[in-house]
Amino acid sequence: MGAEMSQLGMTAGLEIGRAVMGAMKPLVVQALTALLAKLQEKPECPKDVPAAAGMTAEQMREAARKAVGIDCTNHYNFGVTGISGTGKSSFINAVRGLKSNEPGAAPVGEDETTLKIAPFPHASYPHIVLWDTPGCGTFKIPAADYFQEQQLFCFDFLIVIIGRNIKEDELAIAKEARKNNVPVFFVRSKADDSIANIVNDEGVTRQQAVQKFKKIIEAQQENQLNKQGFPEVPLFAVSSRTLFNLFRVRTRAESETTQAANVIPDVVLDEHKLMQTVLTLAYHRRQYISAAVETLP
Ligand SMILES: Nc1nc2c(ncn2[C@@H]2O[C@H](COP(=O)(O)OP(=O)(O)O)[C@@H](O)[C@H]2O)c(=O)[nH]1
Ligand SMILES: [Mg+2]
Repeated sequence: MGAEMSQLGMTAGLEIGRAVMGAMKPLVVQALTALLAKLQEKPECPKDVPAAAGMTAEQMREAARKAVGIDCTNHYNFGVTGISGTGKSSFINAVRGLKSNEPGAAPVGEDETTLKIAPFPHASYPHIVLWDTPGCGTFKIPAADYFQEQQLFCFDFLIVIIGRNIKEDELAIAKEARKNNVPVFFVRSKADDSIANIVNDEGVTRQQAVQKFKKIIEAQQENQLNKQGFPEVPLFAVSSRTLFNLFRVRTRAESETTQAANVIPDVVLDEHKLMQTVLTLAYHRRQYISAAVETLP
Protein backbone atom coordinates (compact mmCIF):
# COMPACT_ATOMS: atom_id res chain seq x y z
CA MET A 1 0.00 0.00 0.00
CA GLY A 2 1.43 3.39 -0.98
CA ALA A 3 1.98 6.18 1.54
CA GLU A 4 -0.82 8.23 -0.04
CA MET A 5 -3.36 5.44 0.31
CA SER A 6 -2.24 4.68 3.81
CA GLN A 7 -2.76 8.31 4.78
CA LEU A 8 -6.20 8.37 3.17
CA GLY A 9 -7.15 5.24 5.07
CA MET A 10 -6.07 6.76 8.36
CA THR A 11 -7.96 10.03 7.76
CA ALA A 12 -11.31 8.32 7.64
CA GLY A 13 -10.45 5.62 10.14
CA LEU A 14 -10.59 3.04 7.38
CA GLU A 15 -7.98 0.37 7.07
CA ILE A 16 -7.74 -1.14 3.61
CA GLY A 17 -6.78 -4.72 4.29
CA ARG A 18 -3.98 -5.98 2.07
CA ALA A 19 -6.03 -8.93 0.92
CA VAL A 20 -8.81 -6.65 -0.28
CA MET A 21 -6.40 -4.20 -1.86
CA GLY A 22 -4.93 -6.99 -3.93
CA ALA A 23 -8.12 -7.28 -5.96
CA MET A 24 -9.32 -3.66 -5.74
CA LYS A 25 -8.86 -0.66 -7.93
CA PRO A 26 -7.40 2.01 -5.62
CA LEU A 27 -9.83 4.55 -7.13
CA VAL A 28 -12.79 2.63 -5.80
CA VAL A 29 -11.20 2.52 -2.37
CA GLN A 30 -10.38 6.23 -2.50
CA ALA A 31 -13.97 7.08 -3.39
CA LEU A 32 -15.26 5.08 -0.44
CA THR A 33 -12.74 6.63 1.92
CA ALA A 34 -13.67 10.16 0.81
CA LEU A 35 -17.35 9.36 1.25
CA LEU A 36 -16.78 8.05 4.74
CA ALA A 37 -14.90 11.23 5.64
CA LYS A 38 -18.08 13.20 4.84
CA LEU A 39 -20.04 10.99 7.19
CA GLN A 40 -17.75 11.99 10.07
CA GLU A 41 -19.95 15.07 10.31
CA LYS A 42 -23.47 15.22 11.68
CA PRO A 43 -26.12 15.11 8.89
CA GLU A 44 -27.14 18.55 7.63
CA CYS A 45 -30.84 17.97 8.02
CA PRO A 46 -33.07 15.46 9.81
CA LYS A 47 -34.44 12.40 8.07
CA ASP A 48 -37.74 13.16 6.35
CA VAL A 49 -40.58 11.34 8.08
CA PRO A 50 -44.28 11.44 7.25
CA ALA A 51 -46.42 13.75 9.38
CA ALA A 52 -49.34 11.73 10.73
CA ALA A 53 -52.17 11.61 13.28
CA GLY A 54 -52.12 15.33 13.93
CA MET A 55 -48.35 15.36 14.50
CA THR A 56 -45.77 17.34 12.58
CA ALA A 57 -42.67 15.62 11.18
CA GLU A 58 -40.66 17.10 14.05
CA GLN A 59 -43.08 15.66 16.62
CA MET A 60 -42.92 12.27 14.85
CA ARG A 61 -39.13 12.29 15.11
CA GLU A 62 -39.27 13.20 18.79
CA ALA A 63 -41.82 10.44 19.43
CA ALA A 64 -39.56 7.90 17.69
CA ARG A 65 -36.58 9.02 19.76
CA LYS A 66 -38.53 8.54 22.96
CA ALA A 67 -40.16 5.23 22.00
CA VAL A 68 -37.28 3.40 20.28
CA GLY A 69 -34.23 5.59 20.81
CA ILE A 70 -33.80 6.39 17.12
CA ASP A 71 -32.28 9.86 16.80
CA CYS A 72 -32.93 10.72 13.18
CA THR A 73 -31.81 14.31 13.52
CA ASN A 74 -28.22 13.75 14.65
CA HIS A 75 -27.57 10.25 13.37
CA TYR A 76 -27.58 8.31 10.15
CA ASN A 77 -29.54 5.18 11.03
CA PHE A 78 -28.84 2.05 9.02
CA GLY A 79 -31.35 -0.75 9.55
CA VAL A 80 -30.23 -4.35 9.07
CA THR A 81 -32.82 -7.07 9.03
CA GLY A 82 -33.43 -10.61 7.83
CA ILE A 83 -34.26 -14.10 8.96
CA SER A 84 -32.26 -15.57 11.85
CA GLY A 85 -28.92 -17.03 10.76
CA THR A 86 -28.57 -15.11 7.49
CA GLY A 87 -25.67 -13.06 8.89
CA LYS A 88 -27.16 -9.76 10.21
CA SER A 89 -25.02 -9.56 13.32
CA SER A 90 -21.87 -10.55 11.41
CA PHE A 91 -22.62 -7.86 8.83
CA ILE A 92 -23.10 -5.19 11.53
CA ASN A 93 -19.88 -6.19 13.29
CA ALA A 94 -17.92 -6.25 10.03
CA VAL A 95 -18.99 -2.73 9.04
CA ARG A 96 -18.00 -1.59 12.56
CA GLY A 97 -14.62 -3.28 12.10
CA LEU A 98 -15.27 -5.58 15.05
CA LYS A 99 -14.72 -9.29 15.61
CA SER A 100 -17.76 -11.00 17.07
CA ASN A 101 -15.93 -11.82 20.31
CA GLU A 102 -14.84 -8.25 20.97
CA PRO A 103 -16.51 -5.92 23.49
CA GLY A 104 -19.57 -4.16 22.09
CA ALA A 105 -19.96 -6.57 19.17
CA ALA A 106 -23.38 -7.97 18.29
CA PRO A 107 -23.52 -11.63 19.39
CA VAL A 108 -23.05 -13.95 16.41
CA GLY A 109 -24.43 -17.43 15.85
CA GLU A 110 -26.97 -17.10 18.64
CA ASP A 111 -30.57 -18.18 18.33
CA GLU A 112 -32.72 -15.11 18.18
CA THR A 113 -34.90 -15.53 21.20
CA THR A 114 -35.49 -11.80 21.50
CA LEU A 115 -37.03 -9.75 18.73
CA LYS A 116 -35.92 -6.46 20.20
CA ILE A 117 -34.28 -4.01 17.85
CA ALA A 118 -30.85 -2.92 19.08
CA PRO A 119 -28.56 -0.01 18.17
CA PHE A 120 -24.86 -0.53 17.43
CA PRO A 121 -23.01 2.77 17.11
CA HIS A 122 -19.92 2.91 14.91
CA ALA A 123 -16.77 3.69 16.93
CA SER A 124 -15.01 5.61 14.13
CA TYR A 125 -18.13 7.38 12.82
CA PRO A 126 -20.04 8.76 15.80
CA HIS A 127 -23.01 9.81 13.65
CA ILE A 128 -23.55 6.35 12.17
CA VAL A 129 -25.72 3.87 14.07
CA LEU A 130 -26.41 0.38 12.73
CA TRP A 131 -29.61 -1.22 13.96
CA ASP A 132 -30.12 -4.95 14.31
CA THR A 133 -33.81 -5.51 13.65
CA PRO A 134 -34.54 -9.21 14.16
CA GLY A 135 -38.09 -10.29 13.53
CA CYS A 136 -38.90 -7.68 10.91
CA GLY A 137 -41.09 -9.35 8.32
CA THR A 138 -41.48 -12.65 10.14
CA PHE A 139 -44.88 -14.22 10.51
CA LYS A 140 -44.74 -13.36 14.24
CA ILE A 141 -45.05 -9.64 13.49
CA PRO A 142 -46.22 -8.57 10.02
CA ALA A 143 -43.90 -6.06 8.33
CA ALA A 144 -46.51 -3.28 8.30
CA ASP A 145 -47.04 -3.49 12.07
CA TYR A 146 -43.33 -3.79 12.75
CA PHE A 147 -42.57 -0.69 10.68
CA GLN A 148 -45.03 1.39 12.66
CA GLU A 149 -44.36 -0.10 16.12
CA GLN A 150 -40.60 0.22 15.80
CA GLN A 151 -40.75 3.51 13.86
CA LEU A 152 -38.62 2.09 11.08
CA PHE A 153 -39.66 4.92 8.79
CA CYS A 154 -36.91 6.82 10.63
CA PHE A 155 -34.19 4.68 9.03
CA ASP A 156 -32.07 6.22 6.31
CA PHE A 157 -32.23 2.88 4.55
CA LEU A 158 -32.84 -0.76 5.25
CA ILE A 159 -30.61 -3.69 4.35
CA VAL A 160 -32.29 -7.08 4.15
CA ILE A 161 -29.80 -9.92 4.51
CA ILE A 162 -31.03 -12.91 2.53
CA GLY A 163 -30.02 -16.48 1.82
CA ARG A 164 -30.28 -18.66 -1.28
CA ASN A 165 -33.94 -17.81 -1.92
CA ILE A 166 -35.89 -14.64 -1.30
CA LYS A 167 -38.94 -15.36 0.84
CA GLU A 168 -42.40 -13.77 0.79
CA ASP A 169 -41.71 -12.22 4.20
CA GLU A 170 -38.65 -10.48 2.79
CA LEU A 171 -40.63 -9.06 -0.12
CA ALA A 172 -43.20 -7.85 2.43
CA ILE A 173 -40.42 -5.80 4.07
CA ALA A 174 -39.50 -4.30 0.69
CA LYS A 175 -43.13 -3.39 0.10
CA GLU A 176 -43.43 -1.71 3.49
CA ALA A 177 -40.13 0.13 3.01
CA ARG A 178 -41.37 1.44 -0.34
CA LYS A 179 -44.60 2.67 1.28
CA ASN A 180 -42.60 4.44 4.00
CA ASN A 181 -40.13 6.00 1.58
CA VAL A 182 -37.19 4.08 3.07
CA PRO A 183 -34.77 2.82 0.41
CA VAL A 184 -34.22 -0.92 0.72
CA PHE A 185 -31.28 -3.05 -0.41
CA PHE A 186 -31.12 -6.83 -0.48
CA VAL A 187 -27.81 -8.39 0.43
CA ARG A 188 -26.84 -11.99 -0.08
CA SER A 189 -24.24 -12.64 2.58
CA LYS A 190 -21.79 -15.55 2.99
CA ALA A 191 -20.60 -15.20 -0.63
CA ASP A 192 -17.30 -16.77 0.45
CA ASP A 193 -19.18 -19.89 1.60
CA SER A 194 -21.23 -20.10 -1.62
CA ILE A 195 -18.09 -19.83 -3.76
CA ALA A 196 -16.25 -22.46 -1.71
CA ASN A 197 -19.27 -24.75 -2.17
CA ILE A 198 -19.24 -24.30 -5.95
CA VAL A 199 -15.51 -25.14 -6.04
CA ASN A 200 -16.21 -28.22 -3.97
CA ASP A 201 -19.40 -29.37 -5.70
CA GLU A 202 -18.42 -28.72 -9.30
CA GLY A 203 -14.64 -29.20 -9.25
CA VAL A 204 -14.00 -25.82 -10.87
CA THR A 205 -11.31 -23.25 -10.05
CA ARG A 206 -12.00 -20.44 -7.60
CA GLN A 207 -12.05 -17.91 -10.43
CA GLN A 208 -14.61 -19.97 -12.37
CA ALA A 209 -16.68 -20.37 -9.22
CA VAL A 210 -16.74 -16.58 -8.73
CA GLN A 211 -18.06 -16.14 -12.30
CA LYS A 212 -20.70 -18.82 -11.76
CA PHE A 213 -21.77 -17.21 -8.50
CA LYS A 214 -22.10 -13.80 -10.18
CA LYS A 215 -24.46 -15.40 -12.73
CA ILE A 216 -26.49 -16.92 -9.89
CA ILE A 217 -26.85 -13.48 -8.30
CA GLU A 218 -27.91 -11.92 -11.63
CA ALA A 219 -30.56 -14.61 -12.03
CA GLN A 220 -31.72 -14.10 -8.44
CA GLN A 221 -32.13 -10.36 -9.07
CA GLU A 222 -34.07 -11.03 -12.27
CA ASN A 223 -36.33 -13.86 -11.11
CA GLN A 224 -36.83 -13.13 -7.43
CA LEU A 225 -36.90 -9.31 -7.44
CA ASN A 226 -37.47 -7.78 -10.90
CA LYS A 227 -40.13 -10.28 -11.94
CA GLN A 228 -41.81 -10.09 -8.53
CA GLY A 229 -42.45 -6.36 -8.94
CA PHE A 230 -39.35 -5.01 -7.19
CA PRO A 231 -37.02 -3.93 -10.01
CA GLU A 232 -35.91 -0.89 -7.98
CA VAL A 233 -34.47 -3.09 -5.22
CA PRO A 234 -30.85 -3.96 -5.95
CA LEU A 235 -29.28 -7.22 -4.83
CA PHE A 236 -25.64 -7.25 -3.71
CA ALA A 237 -23.48 -10.24 -2.88
CA VAL A 238 -21.01 -9.84 -0.03
CA SER A 239 -18.88 -11.69 2.44
CA SER A 240 -18.76 -10.33 5.97
CA ARG A 241 -15.14 -11.46 6.13
CA THR A 242 -14.26 -9.12 3.23
CA LEU A 243 -16.24 -6.27 4.77
CA PHE A 244 -14.46 -6.81 8.07
CA ASN A 245 -11.06 -6.63 6.38
CA LEU A 246 -12.13 -3.42 4.71
CA PHE A 247 -13.33 -1.66 7.85
CA ARG A 248 -10.97 -3.02 10.45
CA VAL A 249 -8.63 -0.42 11.89
CA ARG A 250 -5.53 -2.45 12.70
CA THR A 251 -2.52 -1.91 14.87
CA ARG A 252 0.76 -2.55 13.10
CA ALA A 253 1.19 -5.86 14.96
CA GLU A 254 -2.29 -7.03 13.96
CA SER A 255 -1.68 -6.02 10.33
CA GLU A 256 1.47 -8.12 10.23
CA THR A 257 -0.22 -11.17 11.74
CA THR A 258 -3.21 -10.83 9.38
CA GLN A 259 -1.01 -10.42 6.33
CA ALA A 260 0.92 -13.54 7.26
CA ALA A 261 -2.31 -15.50 7.79
CA ASN A 262 -4.10 -14.32 4.63
CA VAL A 263 -2.66 -16.91 2.28
CA ILE A 264 -5.91 -17.08 0.31
CA PRO A 265 -7.04 -13.55 -0.60
CA ASP A 266 -10.54 -12.44 0.27
CA VAL A 267 -13.36 -13.03 -2.18
CA VAL A 268 -14.29 -9.56 -3.39
CA LEU A 269 -17.75 -9.15 -4.89
CA ASP A 270 -20.09 -6.21 -4.28
CA GLU A 271 -18.77 -5.01 -0.90
CA HIS A 272 -17.52 -1.65 -2.18
CA LYS A 273 -20.44 -1.12 -4.51
CA LEU A 274 -22.91 -1.78 -1.70
CA MET A 275 -21.22 0.54 0.79
CA GLN A 276 -20.75 3.28 -1.78
CA THR A 277 -24.38 3.05 -2.88
CA VAL A 278 -25.91 3.14 0.60
CA LEU A 279 -23.57 5.80 2.00
CA THR A 280 -23.96 8.10 -1.01
CA LEU A 281 -27.70 7.83 -0.81
CA ALA A 282 -27.81 8.42 2.95
CA TYR A 283 -25.49 11.40 2.67
CA HIS A 284 -27.33 13.11 -0.18
CA ARG A 285 -30.76 12.63 1.27
CA ARG A 286 -29.65 14.40 4.44
CA GLN A 287 -28.40 17.58 2.79
CA TYR A 288 -30.48 20.72 2.61
CA ILE A 289 -31.80 21.50 -0.86
CA SER A 290 -30.01 24.85 -0.74
CA ALA A 291 -26.71 23.01 -0.27
CA ALA A 292 -27.49 20.80 -3.28
CA VAL A 293 -28.36 23.85 -5.42
CA GLU A 294 -25.08 25.54 -4.50
CA THR A 295 -23.14 22.65 -6.00
CA LEU A 296 -24.92 22.94 -9.38
CA PRO A 297 -22.79 24.41 -12.18
N1 LIG B 1 -18.49 -17.88 5.79
C1 LIG B 1 -19.27 -16.91 6.24
N2 LIG B 1 -20.00 -17.12 7.37
C2 LIG B 1 -20.79 -16.11 7.79
C3 LIG B 1 -20.89 -14.86 7.12
N3 LIG B 1 -21.79 -14.09 7.79
C4 LIG B 1 -22.21 -14.82 8.85
N4 LIG B 1 -21.63 -16.03 8.87
C5 LIG B 1 -21.84 -17.11 9.86
O1 LIG B 1 -23.23 -17.43 9.89
C6 LIG B 1 -23.67 -17.71 11.22
C7 LIG B 1 -24.86 -16.82 11.59
O2 LIG B 1 -24.45 -15.46 11.56
P1 LIG B 1 -25.14 -14.31 12.43
O3 LIG B 1 -24.42 -13.05 12.11
O4 LIG B 1 -25.23 -14.68 13.87
O5 LIG B 1 -26.61 -14.28 11.78
P2 LIG B 1 -27.93 -13.54 12.29
O6 LIG B 1 -28.72 -14.56 13.06
O7 LIG B 1 -28.65 -13.13 11.05
O8 LIG B 1 -27.52 -12.37 13.13
C8 LIG B 1 -22.44 -17.50 12.12
O9 LIG B 1 -21.87 -18.75 12.38
C9 LIG B 1 -21.50 -16.64 11.28
O10 LIG B 1 -20.14 -16.84 11.57
C10 LIG B 1 -20.11 -14.67 5.92
O11 LIG B 1 -20.14 -13.62 5.24
N5 LIG B 1 -19.32 -15.73 5.54
MG1 LIG C 1 -28.03 -11.93 15.14
